[in-house]
Amino acid sequence: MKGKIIKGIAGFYYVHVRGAGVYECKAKGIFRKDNVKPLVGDNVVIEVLDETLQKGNITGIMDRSSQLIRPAVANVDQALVIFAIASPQPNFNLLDRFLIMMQQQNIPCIICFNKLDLDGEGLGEQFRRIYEACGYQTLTVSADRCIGIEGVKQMLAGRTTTVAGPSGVGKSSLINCLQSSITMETGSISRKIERGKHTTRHSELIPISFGDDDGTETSYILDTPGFSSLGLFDIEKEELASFYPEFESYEKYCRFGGCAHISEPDCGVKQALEEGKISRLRYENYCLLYEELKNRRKY
Ligand SMILES: Nc1nc2c(ncn2[C@@H]2O[C@H](COP(=O)(O)OP(=O)(O)OP(=O)(O)O)[C@@H](O)[C@H]2O)c(=O)[nH]1
Ligand SMILES: [Mg+2]
Ligand SMILES: [Zn+2]
Repeated sequence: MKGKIIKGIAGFYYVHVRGAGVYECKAKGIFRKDNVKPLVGDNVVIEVLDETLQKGNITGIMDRSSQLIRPAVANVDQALVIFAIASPQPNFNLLDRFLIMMQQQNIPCIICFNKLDLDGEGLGEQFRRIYEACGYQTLTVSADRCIGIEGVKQMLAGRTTTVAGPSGVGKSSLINCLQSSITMETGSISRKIERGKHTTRHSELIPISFGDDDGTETSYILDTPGFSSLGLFDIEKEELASFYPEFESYEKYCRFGGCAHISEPDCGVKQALEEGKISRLRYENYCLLYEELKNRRKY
């Protein structure tokens, strides 16, 4: 039988077989020998050991179309990065780090700003515009009030998507909006430190059907634990600008080839910044990350 690993906890893999349910499986022998560890998202072949208890063995792993390191998951098509418009305040430096990390792994990102109901000043729209101008698809939603959910569904249909974002931004809440039968555990925000409480502790792939499809294609969404920092990625400072796609059309106006767009004179990117064509928020994060890469100790 063929299925998909939706969760892995303490040596057990939970394999979803369409039309038959979820089997609790172990992965025996062969994988240890080949040094392949099954990942959430893997399409696998299982041998059923006990049909009533739904227990089985994983006997084979199909080739992966993609493999992410963080979160550790196979075969995702895209990432839905979620940040709250407020509570907790968005950390755009962290967002940029995440976008860079995903671009390195060739995974397209959709950026979703949640908690639209807390947005009295139109900040969500402002954030959305900044990232749209960089070429990203963006959404503003409220998971609590189920606003904007249709747009999310459209982007998920027929695909496997990982959600990502800090703790407390509403990742699990948003997943709960997608289908009435899903109830992921959600947690409150600490009043004092304005941070989430890491309610989700394991990555879990959730099969969703959108009612109107004929059941031939299942969509999956991966709920993941929130992260609060992302370390340095494996890139050289000279490469950083290539992860800021909105710089590209202005780089030809830089006087120097290989301009870092930091302190060089006659820089096309800084000119565009002054003219308001490039977001200051993005540029400032670029400078911070550049500095960090420059000072990184080399081993
Ligand atoms: N006001 C408001 N609160 C929301 C919204 N969405 C989620 N919340 C609240 O935010 C808190 C955190 O939501 P979760 O869904 O647990 O957040 P999470 O991103 O899954 O957090 P972790 O699992 O810890 O990574 C809960 O108290 C939710 O009720 C929203 O659209 N508006
Ligand atoms: Mg959660
Ligand atoms: Zn420049």
